[in-house]
Amino acid sequence: MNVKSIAIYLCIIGITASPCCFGQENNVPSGLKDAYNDYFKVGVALNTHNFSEEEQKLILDNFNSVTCENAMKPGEINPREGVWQWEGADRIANWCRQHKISMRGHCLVWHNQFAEWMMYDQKGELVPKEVFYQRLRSYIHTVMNRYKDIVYCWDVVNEAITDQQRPAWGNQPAGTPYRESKLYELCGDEFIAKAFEYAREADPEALLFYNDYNATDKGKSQRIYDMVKKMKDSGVPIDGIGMQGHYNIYGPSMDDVSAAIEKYASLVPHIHITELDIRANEEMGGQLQFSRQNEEIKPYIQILHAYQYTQLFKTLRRYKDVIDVVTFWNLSDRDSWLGASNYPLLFDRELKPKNAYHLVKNFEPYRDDSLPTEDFQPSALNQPEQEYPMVNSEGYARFRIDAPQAKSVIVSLSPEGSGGTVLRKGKDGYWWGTTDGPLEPGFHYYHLILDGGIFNDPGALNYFDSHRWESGIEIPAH
Ligand code: 9MR
Repeated sequence: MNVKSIAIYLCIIGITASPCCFGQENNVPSGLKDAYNDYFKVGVALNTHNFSEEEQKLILDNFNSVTCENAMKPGEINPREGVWQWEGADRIANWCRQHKISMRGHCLVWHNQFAEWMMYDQKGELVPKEVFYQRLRSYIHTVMNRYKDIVYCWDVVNEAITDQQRPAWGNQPAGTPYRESKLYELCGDEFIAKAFEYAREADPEALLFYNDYNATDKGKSQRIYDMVKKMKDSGVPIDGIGMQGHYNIYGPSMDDVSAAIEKYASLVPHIHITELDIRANEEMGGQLQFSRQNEEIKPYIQILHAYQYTQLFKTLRRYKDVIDVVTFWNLSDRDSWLGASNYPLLFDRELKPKNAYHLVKNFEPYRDDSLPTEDFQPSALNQPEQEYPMVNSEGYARFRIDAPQAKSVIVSLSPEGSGGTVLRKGKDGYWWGTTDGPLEPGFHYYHLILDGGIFNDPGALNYFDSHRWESGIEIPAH
């Protein structure tokens, strides 16, 4: 039990005179890393210009693992044969050494930002793969040796699986599950095995990861699983899978996140969320296809964003036995690779924590596994014959909305200051959702927010608030 759980427990059994108020900053001196002490490390990807006094404070308060966003990539360190540029990686590593924060190494082999020269001769022709392997081995040994005192794990191979595999058709076999990169052209999938072998030789203590994006996608997660299984079955030393986590406010679903974690956990003992951000558009993954340009972040987008973050962390907490670290990809929106207009992180472009930050940090552990009692009944204030909204004996409210064209539906009621309850579309086409906890007994006004537009709930009676007709719901006294 951490300090916060003990305090909540004391609070529940009535041993303290002060109110339960973990949303307050003066309660326990806790940043994210402290709040997650009993769960996993909380990491951040940094670049060399992230070390202003204000940023250093944010890092030290909130994070206990650091990844170099770019500085430890082969193309940065060893761009040409014989040319070594350690400056960026050393600066970040030395800062981490000084502050005793251990690092995730990112990355040794990737088709992008790679030391391309390793694959070519002076005429620009691909070298025999044996020559490439010699160079790769020497590179991996040199880099891992330099940082073995501070780096506890490495993304050895990054993004080697294809996003779309051509299915078998007629007598045509299915396409390759691998990304058709130059590396693959030169070596087939053997470069994956070789990279892991060299990394294990170079630092037997470091945990070795395969890292990829869209790792919750059903097809891609199967391809990742199959590749790692094949490698492990032939003795390749893979310790863990990195799920990058470049998500968005509409997805992935928490069912898909859980399914992927369980699938990978059946294969490897370590899962890291390596590059977390949640963008405000509908793109997903490690490639930047579209970036919002100076669009205003409307309040409903902020609610969806905070909701996706809180649901994700709730899900990740359930898998703390296998998840060692959750790393954010950049410190604040100011320097996110997605641009600040995508609103991706927990700190905004002014480095101020968003509401999502407080919600992720100030979770109440006892809520994580508490499910509402399934004795829901139609609310006493429904329109005649309407089943939904429903309320249960504990004060939870459940909503069902028919809005086939909507991209998002939010009910403006929530127990925890998150601004609302986000509904998710079920297989039956309805939008469904239950409040995250019990609401205060008594009458509540509320409305629906469909893609930013405000509507009343057709299932509930309407009541005149100070300025407009709102839907009403009665939460019965316990
Ligand atoms: O955040 C990185 C950005 O600054 C670089 O320009 C980009 C180059 O492709 O790489 C970004 O980081 C990537 C990471 O190393 C691997 N997964 C996808 C990340 C976002 O593209």
